[in-house]
Amino acid sequence: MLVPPPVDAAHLPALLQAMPKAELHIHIEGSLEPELIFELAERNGVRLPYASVEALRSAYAFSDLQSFLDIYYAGASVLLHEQDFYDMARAYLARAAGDNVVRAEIFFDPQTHTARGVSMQTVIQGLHRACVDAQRESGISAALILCFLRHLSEEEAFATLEQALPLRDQFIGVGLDSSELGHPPEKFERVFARCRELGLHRVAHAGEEGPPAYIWSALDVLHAERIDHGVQALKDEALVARLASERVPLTVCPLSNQKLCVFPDLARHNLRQLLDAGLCATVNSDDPAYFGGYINDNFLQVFAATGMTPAHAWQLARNSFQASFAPEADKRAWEVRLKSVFSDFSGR
Ligand code: ES4
Ligand code: ZN
Repeated sequence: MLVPPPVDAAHLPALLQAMPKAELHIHIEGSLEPELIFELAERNGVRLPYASVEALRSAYAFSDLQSFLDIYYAGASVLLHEQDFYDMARAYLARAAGDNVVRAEIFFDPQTHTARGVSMQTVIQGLHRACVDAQRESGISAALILCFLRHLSEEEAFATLEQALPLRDQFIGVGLDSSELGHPPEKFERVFARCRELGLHRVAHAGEEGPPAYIWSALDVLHAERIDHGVQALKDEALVARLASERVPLTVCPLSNQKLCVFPDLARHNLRQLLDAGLCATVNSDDPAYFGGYINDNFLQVFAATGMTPAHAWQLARNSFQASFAPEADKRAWEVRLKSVFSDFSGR
């Protein structure tokens, strides 16, 4: 079905909240709320350079990606035990299920933790157990994507992959995140080639702050199946044509882009242009505890700021299922649910 059942624009906020959707760009360490950071710091005897939850939250004023990453890595320092990783992921998955997320593909940054002496097994087993329990209890489908930190070397990425391989059945793919400028995708050509041989899915942050050239090389050098962010693509007409013809998904994060000053304000975000150019764009939260909201906050605010319509909502939800690495039978079932929610709203 190409066009959705018509929905009155007055129902748009309720529709955005109610529609089933997949979240494909969420860093689990970026879901750590200040309250949980303080609770874990206390539980684990970790000293934080902030006096209170309020003092920490008031430090969340960012000028660019790096200014955020410095605080994000400090927040993750409270995670030490398997139960900490479990609690963090359960908290995120509960909120996601409340936003009618039916599928979550969750990034994690093992190098942030192994560098502090936490074992790979502690990280992955805690997160994986949370995914299994959440799926059993709420029905949400959840899977993990291991991200390499691009400000570190390819050699360190290889060592990380090596440590994770005994747990190969507990994650579905690899990604590339952290400081983009100065760390082009080419730096990780060999480790991504190895991951491809291993049958792992591949995604990469590209075109968040970096140039369209980084999106080209994520596709051509890393064989990335999705581009995380990718909002700089509109600067390059030939790239837009390529992304459209191959239906390469872009996992766009509006509130993240606003908070990290990628766009001067949400009204000038280019999500609508990406969709209208025929690209497979999706809406995601990136680091919801730091950027002012979870996935439904992202939908509500970017729709309000840019005047997108119920037809855009339909397209974004369908894109999220198509872009996911879930089994095709699950994707079909979610599309049926999507259609039924739109039909309900169409009758109001
Ligand atoms: C990130 Cl917004 C963003 N960009 C790149 N790497 C990241 N890791 C966590 N959030
Ligand atoms: Zn990200």
